[in-house]
Amino acid sequence: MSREMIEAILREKKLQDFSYEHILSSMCTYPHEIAVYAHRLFLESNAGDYGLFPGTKELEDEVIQMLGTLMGNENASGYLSTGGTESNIQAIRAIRNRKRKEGGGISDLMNIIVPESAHFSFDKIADLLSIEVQKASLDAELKVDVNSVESLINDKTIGIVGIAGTTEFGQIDPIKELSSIATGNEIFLFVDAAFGGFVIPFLEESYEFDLSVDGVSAISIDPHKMGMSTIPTGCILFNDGSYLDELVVPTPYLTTKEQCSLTGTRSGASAAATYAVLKYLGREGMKEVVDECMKLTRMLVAGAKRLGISPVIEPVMNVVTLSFPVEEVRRVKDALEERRWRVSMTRTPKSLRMVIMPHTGEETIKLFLEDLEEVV
Ligand code: 0PR
Repeated sequence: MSREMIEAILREKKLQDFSYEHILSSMCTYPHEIAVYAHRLFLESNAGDYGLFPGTKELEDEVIQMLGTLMGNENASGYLSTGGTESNIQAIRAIRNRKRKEGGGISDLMNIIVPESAHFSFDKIADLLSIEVQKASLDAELKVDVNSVESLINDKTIGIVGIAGTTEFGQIDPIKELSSIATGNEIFLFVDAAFGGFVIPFLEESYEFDLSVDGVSAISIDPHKMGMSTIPTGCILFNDGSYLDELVVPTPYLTTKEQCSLTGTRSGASAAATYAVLKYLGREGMKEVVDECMKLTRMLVAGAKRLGISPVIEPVMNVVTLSFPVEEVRRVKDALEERRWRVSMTRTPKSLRMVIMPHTGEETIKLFLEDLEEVV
């Protein structure tokens, strides 16, 4: 095919994709312009063989240090993954491998306890890692019920998971209380802050949720969500760097002796793009982004309340869930989709879900509320 034909096909396919302007269902957004610049510059860089790309490696090391600092431990160890799913897999794989090595009498099926609100990647983990994933129930505010977590612990439990920014409701689990349980039972505590990691540090209210909390062993934070970096970029961080050793395999013929990432070839552009956004925006710039998202979140909730629609919970972060009778929520979603909006639905309780990402502006919220009014 000629170049012109290929370009024409690509442009046509691109037009079929939605642009983020009408997307209120996604935890991704347009990457920051400086991330795009950095990504392009490092397009061919493979962080999986970083002896060939020592500059990329330095960028990644500095990103890990910056994200470690943001997550409460500037000396945290980790690497840039492909996203929240890989980070979750690797955190649980590290503790499973440690326990296997230690033996400790755990020969049967090991288990972890996750909140019912955990991302579906934990179902993949059960399958991939051959461990049992037990689900703890939630309280009335949709945080994990710590009593339920405690009641599920048995002698095969190797770790518990708390979510700092749940996918569906944007709720923050009581990490401090989970950390007491973890410490008391000498088990691993992993915090999934894939979404919340770039939000919670910049909220008005302060939460203890990160690596600075005693008993938290590891945390995940995704630059390709609220970090405005390019896809695919996640990050897994451990308080104790020796957990990375549990993930290592030898790589005899590469420029490096070993590798701890799940994927082999790995985008160096992710490191460059994340480095660029973090350095360019700094904490102040990141806070401005979160402030704006939270302002629009409040605006959407206030507008919905004026229409007589209540949120399932008062938003803790930039996720809005609106209550409708079960038989009504699907109709509302479909009617909004006819008006070109992309929104999503939560499972329990059923509600209409909107994520207010950096691509959303005041005008979008106004137009959305007008359509919502017509629909209801
Ligand atoms: N942990 C949490 C708390 C998450 O919310 C997500 C994804 C993950 C882990 C997994 O992350 P990766 O998808 O990076 O592996 N949350 C969103 C979701 O599943 C991801 C998403 C983003 C989905 C944009 C759709 C979309 O358009 O809803």
